[in-house]
Amino acid sequence: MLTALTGVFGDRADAVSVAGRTASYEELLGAAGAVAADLAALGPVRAFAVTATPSLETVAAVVGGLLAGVPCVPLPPDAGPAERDHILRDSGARPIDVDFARRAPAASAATAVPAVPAAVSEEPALILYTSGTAGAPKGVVLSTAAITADLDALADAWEWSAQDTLVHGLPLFHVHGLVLGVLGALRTGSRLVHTGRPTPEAYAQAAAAGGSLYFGVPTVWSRIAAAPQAAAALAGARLLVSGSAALPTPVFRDLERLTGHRPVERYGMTETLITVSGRAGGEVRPGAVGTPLTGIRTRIAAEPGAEIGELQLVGPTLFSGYLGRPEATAAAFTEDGWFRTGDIAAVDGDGVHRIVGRASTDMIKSGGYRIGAGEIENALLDHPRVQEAAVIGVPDADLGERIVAFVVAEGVTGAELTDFVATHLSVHKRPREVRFIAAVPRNAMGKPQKRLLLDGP
Ligand code: MCA
Ligand code: AMP
Repeated sequence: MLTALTGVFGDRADAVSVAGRTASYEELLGAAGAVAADLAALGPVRAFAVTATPSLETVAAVVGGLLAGVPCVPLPPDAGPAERDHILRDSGARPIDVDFARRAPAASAATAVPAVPAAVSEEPALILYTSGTAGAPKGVVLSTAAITADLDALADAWEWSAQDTLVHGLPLFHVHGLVLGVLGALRTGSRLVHTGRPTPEAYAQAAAAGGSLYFGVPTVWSRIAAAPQAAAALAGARLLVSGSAALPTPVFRDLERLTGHRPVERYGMTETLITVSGRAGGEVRPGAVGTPLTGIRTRIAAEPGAEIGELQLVGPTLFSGYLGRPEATAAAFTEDGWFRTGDIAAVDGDGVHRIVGRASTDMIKSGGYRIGAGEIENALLDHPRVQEAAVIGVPDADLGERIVAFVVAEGVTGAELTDFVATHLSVHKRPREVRFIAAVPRNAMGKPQKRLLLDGP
């Protein structure tokens, strides 16, 4: 999978740059070799975990895991104890520390590290934790084969090559920043500039360093569109790509006006990787996510006579299952073996897909992060003052959706509850607003009627 590390594209001192620190492929391979040697010394382990800060250490850990054939569980660096404990317990992963200055225990990295795995393997490479509509996050098991298939299909769709310099500042514990943003660079041989944080200024600065291919979630793009000088710096780029949530049409138009580029949108999920995308050099339509990638087949499960319905798909990029949850894995597929995305889509006459909504209001996308309402509700209910909690996502100009918590509680402030969630789970899962109510509206079965919450006083 790590073609760039075999030397076929040559090497350079700044092949990989993360948050201002740079490394050559040889240095990365040396540090990753040390991680691989440590993992081998642990004996048989199910998986290992690394706190996935935006750093060369995280890159070395993930590459080291691939070299050693041990799946990596990247932990969100801001995960509070509840979330961290859940992930470690559920995955059985051994937490490790990485010292980027350490090298494999032999003089030359080339002889010290195991052969760079070229073969496509069904073995698990990554286990990424992601929220469902209810309960705690599940581990999504991704194989080398699935990741490789996806990266090759994307390289084809975006004409992504060793000539590119990839720029982004996305978190390294999700598909977007880690699989596309790190492994994609190491497969295609494009230089990587990870900006540490995805600010407009950092993206503009990377343009001066030769940035050609830019990744962002819609919140990142809308912040760039609101910073005309930074946006103008991207005029020399080859391709701007948006994903992880819907790119609002006004942001598309502003980017086109300020950068001269029509951003390509692509659609995916942790469980499926990226499956549908616009093409470099192809027609790009605002509000549309393009056509299925090589090897992917899609269908719309619509009611008779309707044109929109759940998007379902099959293909080589799909996950191997939810770790230790065969029932949940089975439930994610139809009887005839198609993956149910839970997203509502329509397909134009020429095969271009549009994502028009989600089947469940309990799945929130805020800043490109997928957040299950149930997980936040459970965290709130763990607070001794909270009797009832119902969480929804409401439209937000910056984040796409913002998390709003409706709670029945006394003797506690909204800010205290926000901090409670931010410290127990992750900062990005905190409600941006807490509204106190007398009771959560429920139907005769006792099921919360969340759609009624916004109609209240
Ligand atoms: C604020 N902060 C707090 C609190 N309030 N900390 C603790 N307790 C509080 N109550 C602080 C934080 O510590 C942080 O501080 C600062 O607020 C900013 O946090 P936040 O407001 O959450 O950040 P933001 O600026 O709103 O973030 C916007 C973002 C981010 C950068 C766009 O949402 C982001 O990185 N999104 C990317 C998500 C992503 O990659 N999704 C891909 C999923 P400090 O400044 O000190 O840190 S993969 C996927 O979806 C599929 C496969 C696909 O299609 O890609
Ligand atoms: P995650 O598993 O965090 O990757 O979240 C996957 C979800 O993100 C999908 O089910 C969609 O709801 C949403 N998503 C990703 N890309 C797009 C896009 N381009 N347009 C609309 N929604 C998207």
